[in-house]
Amino acid sequence: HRPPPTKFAALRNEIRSPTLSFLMEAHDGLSAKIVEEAGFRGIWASGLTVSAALGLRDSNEASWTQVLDVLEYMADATALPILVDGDTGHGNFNNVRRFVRKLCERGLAGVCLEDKLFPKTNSFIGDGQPLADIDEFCGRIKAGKDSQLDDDFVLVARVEALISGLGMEEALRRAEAYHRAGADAILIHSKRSTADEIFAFARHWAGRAPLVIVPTMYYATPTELFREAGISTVIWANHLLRSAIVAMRETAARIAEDESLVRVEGRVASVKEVFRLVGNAELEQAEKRYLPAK
Ligand code: SPV
Ligand code: MG
Repeated sequence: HRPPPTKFAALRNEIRSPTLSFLMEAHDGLSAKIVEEAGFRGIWASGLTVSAALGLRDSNEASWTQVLDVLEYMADATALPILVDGDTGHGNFNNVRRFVRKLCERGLAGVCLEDKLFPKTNSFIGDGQPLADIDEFCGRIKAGKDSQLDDDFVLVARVEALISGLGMEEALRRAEAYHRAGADAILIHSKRSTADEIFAFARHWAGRAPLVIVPTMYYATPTELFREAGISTVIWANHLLRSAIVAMRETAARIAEDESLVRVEGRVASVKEVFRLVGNAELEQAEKRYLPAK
């Protein structure tokens, strides 16, 4: 009988296994539970959606400890491993060291760091954002790996060269440097509507380290093609928050218009369902055990 893998080992297995893995976005404890119930094996704690759920922009407006608090609720809410969108690492190598230690202490299984500058800007805004110096970013990667408190903690290095218009050669050069610096996987990002440059990168990369992708913009690409290209992990990066926005807006509009709940009641989760999701049944059992009998 083998003990269950730690969350760190579970994420490492997902990233390293030869079969295609999927990470589903969540942005708080409740959405993390919903990802788990849907049958996913890992979670992407998206910087964009954690920020947006706080009413903030994806520009490091929430302090990193405020984000850490959200991440702790998420880790507590689910048995699934969480890959944290660590943005740029919130500063230089020294900030990365403390950030990685705190993630490990709170049971976050991995972090993705992108080769940009603090404060970051979302990749889909503007064109040609300045990138970090390669050697400086490699220092962040090394510092992160040297600070992990569990051997299986996963550090994914994210290459923004294609997004920033610096071309395939620069993207490959950066990926190679980040791999040598100790990154466990490479996230190659693209904002094109087709996956051509992702597939070209994967061909050149030739499996030197696991590849992670985020097909938000090339969403129409059949998943089978990602499998054939040898991609390790697909991140569905923001779709729970985006679906929640549509649902919440529709419900708010209907109640505002009707001044009544009649048309809405059958279309929203029941109060009982809310109780179930957050585990009220367990509390009832605990009360029987710990409260004095009446
Ligand atoms: C996120 O989900 O915050 C990401 C992915 O970093 S993207 O928005 O595509 O940059
Ligand atoms: Mg992000």
